[in-house]
Amino acid sequence: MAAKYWNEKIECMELSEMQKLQSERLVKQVTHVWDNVPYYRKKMEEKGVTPDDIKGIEDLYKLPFLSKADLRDAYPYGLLATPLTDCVRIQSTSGTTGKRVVSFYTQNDVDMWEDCVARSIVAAGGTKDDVVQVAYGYGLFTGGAGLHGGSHKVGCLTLPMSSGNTERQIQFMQDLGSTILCCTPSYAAYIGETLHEMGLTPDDIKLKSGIFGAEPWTEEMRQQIEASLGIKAYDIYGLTETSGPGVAFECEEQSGMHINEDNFIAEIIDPDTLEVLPEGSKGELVFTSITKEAFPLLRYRTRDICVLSRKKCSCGRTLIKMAKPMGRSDDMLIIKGVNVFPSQIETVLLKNFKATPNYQIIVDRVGTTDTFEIKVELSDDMFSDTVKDISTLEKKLSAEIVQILGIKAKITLVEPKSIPRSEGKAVRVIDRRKLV
Ligand code: DLL
Repeated sequence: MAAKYWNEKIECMELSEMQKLQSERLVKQVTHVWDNVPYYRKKMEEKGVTPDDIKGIEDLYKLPFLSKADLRDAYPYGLLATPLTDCVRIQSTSGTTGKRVVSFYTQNDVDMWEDCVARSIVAAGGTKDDVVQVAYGYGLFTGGAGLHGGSHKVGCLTLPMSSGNTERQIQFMQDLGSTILCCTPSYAAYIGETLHEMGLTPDDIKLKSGIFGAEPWTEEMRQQIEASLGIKAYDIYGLTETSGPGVAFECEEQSGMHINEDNFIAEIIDPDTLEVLPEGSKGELVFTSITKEAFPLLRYRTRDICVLSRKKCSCGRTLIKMAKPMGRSDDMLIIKGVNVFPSQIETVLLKNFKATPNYQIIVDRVGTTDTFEIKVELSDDMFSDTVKDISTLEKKLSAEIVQILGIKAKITLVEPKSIPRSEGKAVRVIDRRKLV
């Protein structure tokens, strides 16, 4: 039988032992940044903290937070903690607004990153006998490089497809017998849709699992992808700032992602008061990278909203789990004064109406009033020739949205295939208010 873990010692480590390891690494890391990054030293000095105050993870709360604004201020080299000549790689976010986040890696950082991704591949049933089709974008984005490196580490046959050219993806899948697909969940849904349009079924391909992340996706979307491709779909989480995919990964229980705690300490804070919240509370996820050499971040505010849990996992891993992020505090829409997360809308559409994950949320402002429209693409299950049926469906959807969100949305049902498909991260929200 294939090994269940990539690194059993770490993945199943006793909590007390893990905390000891984290404490040792944290102390070392704080000294590393204090000695090598003037930007950090200044921030620590402003808070009245020195490395002597940090004796272990119990002192983590004393350290200042770091935010995306700091990354922008220090762009590009201000947070670099090793000489540039010791770095072997740069990756970056796709950032459409403002400056990109640029992250640096030494060879040890790349090894650590790939090791984290290898854990995810093994947790998704991967072994050296697998053929891994990497359909995340390659280039500066960490998706392609991260899954590619992890796949090599496990010894899988790696297909560096990058995203796009969907029919060719399926052709290769058939010809080369890909067993694991790695891409964004929205692209996986699109590949599933295209497979069926090509007159094929999951029986025509050999895929057994998929490793999907880089954007929020609901349980309902997971079920749709699993059915359309005939696979088990696993979540993977990460961000450029902390290396890329593999900060956390899902196991066979498929109920949240294990955080690679030997490299990243997670905290949940209240984004308004910045108070650290107890396990089980919903709040903003904060990471401290305790092993990164070139670009170590202490208490980095991710803006992702989620919940942590130490509940025993049936897979045997003891690593703390994070729930699927339900959105970002900075992506949360406030429409007519009500907080709206796109994932709430996705759940209604997919679960109760058997819609496809092809929808768009359009927010605008007329005078001082917000307008809120949801464009939903009709699926085969919803399709009807009669105008009456369509208008009944629109009314039902509208009622359900009011019930869940407390505000009314204009529902517009649109023809199949009329909403653009995504090969990377899907753009589901069009907020025109930001433009005025
Ligand atoms: O998206 C890294 C990645 C690549 C993760 C491939 C997983 C797979 P960034 O482009 O810097 O890095 O975006 C990071 O994406 O703060 C979250 O808001 C979101 N995100 C990443 N993974 C997930 C996930 C990559 N599994 C930002 N679920 C993060 C929900 C996710 N959101």
